Amino acid sequence: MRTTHRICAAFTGAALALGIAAPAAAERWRVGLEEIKGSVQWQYAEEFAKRIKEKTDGEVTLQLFPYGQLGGLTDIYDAVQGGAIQLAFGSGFLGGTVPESQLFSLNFVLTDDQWTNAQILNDPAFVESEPFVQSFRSRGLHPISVITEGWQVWSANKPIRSPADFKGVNIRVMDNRLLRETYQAYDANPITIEYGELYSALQLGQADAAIQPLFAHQEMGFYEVQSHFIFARQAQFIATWMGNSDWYDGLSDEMRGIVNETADEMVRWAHDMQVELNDARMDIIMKKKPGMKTVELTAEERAVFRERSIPVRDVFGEVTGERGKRLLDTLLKQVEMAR
Ligand code: 6CS
Repeated sequence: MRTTHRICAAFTGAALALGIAAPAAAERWRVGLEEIKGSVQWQYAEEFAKRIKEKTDGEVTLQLFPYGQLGGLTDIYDAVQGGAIQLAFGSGFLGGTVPESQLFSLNFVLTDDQWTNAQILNDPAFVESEPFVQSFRSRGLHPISVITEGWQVWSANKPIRSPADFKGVNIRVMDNRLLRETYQAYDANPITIEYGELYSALQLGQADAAIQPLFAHQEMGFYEVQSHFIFARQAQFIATWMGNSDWYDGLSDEMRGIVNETADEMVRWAHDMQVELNDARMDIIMKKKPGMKTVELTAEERAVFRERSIPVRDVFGEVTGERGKRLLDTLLKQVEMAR
């Protein structure tokens, strides 16, 4: 028994004798964010923290570590895997830790409706499916919910409407094989750069283009060094809200129930929050830089990229094996049912 437990036990005995309620055992869960203060991940974690605090009468509080405070992106995943932090978000760079999470990097897999997609990804048939849960658990992680953060919008210094326009364009992608394969299939030159280094890479011309939701284009300033936004609606930015699996398993049944119930309650809240935030950030961008050009791909233009993206699904199968294939099938079945 650890010292604190012995002290608590002694206090409980004395308190009971005196008729005083024992103080609740306060807990603090540390949370690693891939994004800075004000972002979608930050707002989600803040709201999650608020709800957990309320439901536990202040017994459990969350401490948020925005992007940069724990090091780079992979440092966040190492910290949650190792148990130094209890909760974190994992998205595009997580492919090195959980290869199956690259599923969310595939283009043109989900529907064209953001709310439908949030529901599909958080339906127990997907989020609690064996291939999804085991992909994380076999790496010391437990997936709690899946957050959509808005459409992935291309930014560049020229309009891009076809693979021919992508020729010779160094587009920055998050570090995963599926994204590299996808953008190669689009005839671009994908290059990997850490999130925090992207602004200077665009400024210095090491990268010509980027892929981000609008809120991130605004808060990281990428739009300042790009002239065009291109809306292809090829994919949404998707992150998994996950815990260290030993920590998750060690929670009482009641506490685990509170965590899961809170995540379920927040699916609609998270969707509405990201839509609002992305719209508001686009307004800020257009006010600050009225000359920013926008390009909306037509159905025909999108169809060309969609066709090129399909063979990348086979690469996902090669990279992730049998479990990955079952995971993709599970998702495609859910999408089919939602259409
Ligand atoms: O592009 C990236 O690396 C980062 N972008 C966002 C919007 N969130 C986290 C991710 O690592």
